[in-house]
Amino acid sequence: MEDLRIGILGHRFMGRAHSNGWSQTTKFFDPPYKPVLQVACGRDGEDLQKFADRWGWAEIETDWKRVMERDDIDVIDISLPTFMHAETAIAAAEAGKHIFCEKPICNTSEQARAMQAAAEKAGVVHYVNHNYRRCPAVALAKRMIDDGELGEIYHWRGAYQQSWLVNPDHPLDWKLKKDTAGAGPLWDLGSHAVDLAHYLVGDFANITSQGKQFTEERPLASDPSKTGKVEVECAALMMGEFKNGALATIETTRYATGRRNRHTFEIYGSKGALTWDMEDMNRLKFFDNGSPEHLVGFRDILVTERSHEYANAWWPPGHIIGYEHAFVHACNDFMHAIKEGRTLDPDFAEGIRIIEVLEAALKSMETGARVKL
Ligand code: SOE
Repeated sequence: MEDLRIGILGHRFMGRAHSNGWSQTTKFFDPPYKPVLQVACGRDGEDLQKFADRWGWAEIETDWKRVMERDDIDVIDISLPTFMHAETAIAAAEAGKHIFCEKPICNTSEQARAMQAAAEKAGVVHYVNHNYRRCPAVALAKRMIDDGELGEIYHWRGAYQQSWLVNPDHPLDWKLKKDTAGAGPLWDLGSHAVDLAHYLVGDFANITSQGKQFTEERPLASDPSKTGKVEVECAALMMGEFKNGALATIETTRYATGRRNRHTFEIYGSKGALTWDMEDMNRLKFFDNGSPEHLVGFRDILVTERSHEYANAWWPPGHIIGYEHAFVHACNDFMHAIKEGRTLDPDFAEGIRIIEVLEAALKSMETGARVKL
């Protein structure tokens, strides 16, 4: 099996999730390449070496530009804060390397278009890691909708609720500043929610949004005795209409006390309905409007059967999987995309469309007006 040599930029939460994703592919799937964890790049050499040793990266590098210059690296895995995505992705494309980019694609649609243009010009594979598409229950929802099991879609109700900012002592980190994060949960969590809305229902025709800041000042990470201004929203509500006429509501927040990583959707159609909750990720609830009266009710499908996409690679039915498995699915699918000479969904073109929806929501948040897409 031919080697595919990976260079990863970033070694925190997503660096760990991606390292695990690459490492597990050959144990549970049959990828067309053997992924080689060649070089891990980050600023902090000591932490970086510990990360490389733990996850099996052969080398470390503290200057990402040197990774781009190497002709023994085939893929650049961008596991960096959002504001660093565009520059590194464009450099990777110009160096002829395939790009596995963590979500959201970047902070502006202008940057996203430049990323896509560079990747298309270079003819490299590009992908934005909206990992939730590759949860087996979400893949099943996609199959059921495509098979017409819901009929005409009336409503999409999405939410991505976390609670890590309910703590007033959480420091002012990069996710709370506009120039580094783009926006608050609207970008970080809303990009996931809009991706699933695009994937399962379709494109938006218009969007209206309202934001809220619950906490205006936070302790500085560098000196907790000082405080700094929170520059982004703490929560954002969106509502809109899809081009196919369905209606959407989407809630994103880091103040849903008790909700740890609750990404959910509800889809209501003429023939049935589906609901999913990431905190119970192996289950998909299905209401079949064609059921005989004595069987009416939501069916609770445990998505672990052999016939369920991805699930059949892991364990026997009923032996559930977790958050990290969707990253293995994405890494495996990415290698097949390279072999077949195509991009992987969602690619940078889809990443642009997500950012355009979020920019429309941000504009609506500022003006109060409904924004057409
Ligand atoms: C936010 O806390 C976050 O880490 C997102 O950035 C990830 O995309 C999501 O998968 C988990 O939560």
